Amino acid sequence: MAEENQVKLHGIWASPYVKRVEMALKLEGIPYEYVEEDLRNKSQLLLQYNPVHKKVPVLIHNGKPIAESLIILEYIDKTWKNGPPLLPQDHYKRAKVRFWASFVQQEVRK
Ligand SMILES: N[C@@H](CCC(=O)N[C@@H](CS)C(=O)NCC(=O)O)C(=O)O
Repeated sequence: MAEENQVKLHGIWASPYVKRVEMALKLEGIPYEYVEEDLRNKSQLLLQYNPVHKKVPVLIHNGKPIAESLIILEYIDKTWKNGPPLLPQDHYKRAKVRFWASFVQQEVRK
Protein backbone atom coordinates (compact mmCIF):
# COMPACT_ATOMS: atom_id res chain seq x y z
CA MET A 1 0.00 0.00 0.00
CA ALA A 2 1.41 3.41 -0.90
CA GLU A 3 2.49 5.57 2.04
CA GLU A 4 -0.04 8.29 1.15
CA ASN A 5 -2.90 5.79 1.44
CA GLN A 6 -2.01 4.14 4.71
CA VAL A 7 -5.13 3.95 6.86
CA LYS A 8 -5.44 2.14 10.18
CA LEU A 9 -8.39 1.95 12.54
CA HIS A 10 -8.06 1.07 16.22
CA GLY A 11 -11.37 -0.17 17.55
CA ILE A 12 -13.36 -2.79 19.41
CA TRP A 13 -15.90 -4.91 17.63
CA ALA A 14 -18.84 -3.99 19.89
CA SER A 15 -18.54 -0.19 19.69
CA PRO A 16 -21.20 1.79 17.80
CA TYR A 17 -18.66 4.63 17.50
CA VAL A 18 -16.22 2.31 15.76
CA LYS A 19 -19.01 0.84 13.60
CA ARG A 20 -19.96 4.24 12.20
CA VAL A 21 -16.33 4.84 11.16
CA GLU A 22 -16.08 1.36 9.60
CA MET A 23 -19.30 2.01 7.67
CA ALA A 24 -17.93 5.31 6.35
CA LEU A 25 -14.63 3.72 5.27
CA LYS A 26 -16.50 0.94 3.48
CA LEU A 27 -18.92 3.37 1.84
CA GLU A 28 -15.98 5.37 0.50
CA GLY A 29 -14.15 2.20 -0.57
CA ILE A 30 -11.08 3.02 1.51
CA PRO A 31 -8.85 0.03 2.25
CA TYR A 32 -7.72 0.02 5.89
CA GLU A 33 -6.03 -2.13 8.47
CA TYR A 34 -8.12 -2.85 11.54
CA VAL A 35 -6.52 -3.18 15.00
CA GLU A 36 -8.76 -4.72 17.67
CA GLU A 37 -8.05 -3.20 21.09
CA ASP A 38 -8.55 -4.72 24.52
CA LEU A 39 -9.99 -1.88 26.60
CA ARG A 40 -8.91 -3.58 29.83
CA ASN A 41 -5.35 -3.57 28.54
CA LYS A 42 -5.06 -0.66 26.10
CA SER A 43 -2.16 -0.77 23.68
CA GLN A 44 0.69 1.74 23.96
CA LEU A 45 -0.25 2.91 20.47
CA LEU A 46 -3.82 3.71 21.53
CA LEU A 47 -2.56 5.69 24.54
CA GLN A 48 -0.09 7.48 22.29
CA TYR A 49 -2.64 8.23 19.56
CA ASN A 50 -5.45 9.34 21.87
CA PRO A 51 -3.76 10.57 25.06
CA VAL A 52 -6.68 12.83 26.03
CA HIS A 53 -9.61 10.37 26.04
CA LYS A 54 -7.77 7.02 25.60
CA LYS A 55 -10.80 5.74 23.69
CA VAL A 56 -11.56 4.06 20.39
CA PRO A 57 -12.10 4.72 17.56
CA VAL A 58 -8.84 6.25 16.44
CA LEU A 59 -8.13 6.56 12.73
CA ILE A 60 -4.50 6.86 11.68
CA HIS A 61 -3.92 8.30 8.23
CA ASN A 62 -0.30 8.22 7.10
CA GLY A 63 0.85 8.12 10.73
CA LYS A 64 -1.40 11.02 11.82
CA PRO A 65 -4.02 10.03 14.44
CA ILE A 66 -7.56 11.41 14.54
CA ALA A 67 -9.86 10.68 17.50
CA GLU A 68 -13.60 11.10 18.14
CA SER A 69 -15.95 9.32 15.73
CA LEU A 70 -17.81 12.41 14.44
CA ILE A 71 -14.53 14.22 13.81
CA ILE A 72 -13.21 11.13 12.01
CA LEU A 73 -16.35 11.03 9.84
CA GLU A 74 -15.87 14.66 8.87
CA TYR A 75 -12.21 13.96 8.06
CA ILE A 76 -13.15 10.99 5.86
CA ASP A 77 -15.82 13.07 4.12
CA LYS A 78 -13.36 15.87 3.31
CA THR A 79 -10.37 13.66 2.44
CA TRP A 80 -11.78 10.94 0.19
CA LYS A 81 -14.23 11.44 -2.63
CA ASN A 82 -14.45 7.82 -3.86
CA GLY A 83 -18.02 7.23 -2.73
CA PRO A 84 -21.11 9.33 -2.00
CA PRO A 85 -20.66 12.33 0.32
CA LEU A 86 -21.34 11.39 3.95
CA LEU A 87 -22.96 14.75 4.66
CA PRO A 88 -25.33 16.69 2.38
CA GLN A 89 -23.91 19.76 0.64
CA ASP A 90 -26.94 21.84 1.63
CA HIS A 91 -26.08 23.62 4.90
CA TYR A 92 -29.53 23.21 6.46
CA LYS A 93 -29.69 19.48 5.66
CA ARG A 94 -26.12 19.14 6.97
CA ALA A 95 -27.15 20.81 10.24
CA LYS A 96 -30.07 18.38 10.59
CA VAL A 97 -27.83 15.35 10.04
CA ARG A 98 -25.42 16.71 12.68
CA PHE A 99 -28.32 17.22 15.08
CA TRP A 100 -29.48 13.59 14.76
CA ALA A 101 -25.94 12.19 14.90
CA SER A 102 -25.39 14.15 18.10
CA PHE A 103 -28.77 12.99 19.48
CA VAL A 104 -27.93 9.33 18.83
CA GLN A 105 -24.55 9.83 20.51
CA GLN A 106 -26.18 11.30 23.61
CA GLU A 107 -28.73 8.47 23.74
CA VAL A 108 -26.04 5.78 23.41
CA ARG A 109 -24.18 7.29 26.40
CA LYS A 110 -27.24 6.97 28.73
N1 LIG B 1 -17.13 10.37 21.91
C1 LIG B 1 -16.36 9.21 21.52
C2 LIG B 1 -16.83 8.00 22.31
C3 LIG B 1 -15.94 6.80 22.10
C4 LIG B 1 -16.12 5.77 23.20
O1 LIG B 1 -16.86 5.98 24.20
N2 LIG B 1 -15.46 4.63 23.05
C5 LIG B 1 -15.48 3.59 24.06
C6 LIG B 1 -15.83 2.25 23.42
S1 LIG B 1 -17.53 2.22 22.87
C7 LIG B 1 -14.10 3.47 24.69
O2 LIG B 1 -13.11 3.48 24.01
N3 LIG B 1 -14.05 3.34 26.02
C8 LIG B 1 -12.81 3.15 26.73
C9 LIG B 1 -12.79 3.87 28.04
O3 LIG B 1 -13.78 4.55 28.39
O4 LIG B 1 -11.77 3.77 28.72
C10 LIG B 1 -16.49 8.98 20.01
O5 LIG B 1 -17.51 9.41 19.44
O6 LIG B 1 -15.57 8.44 19.41
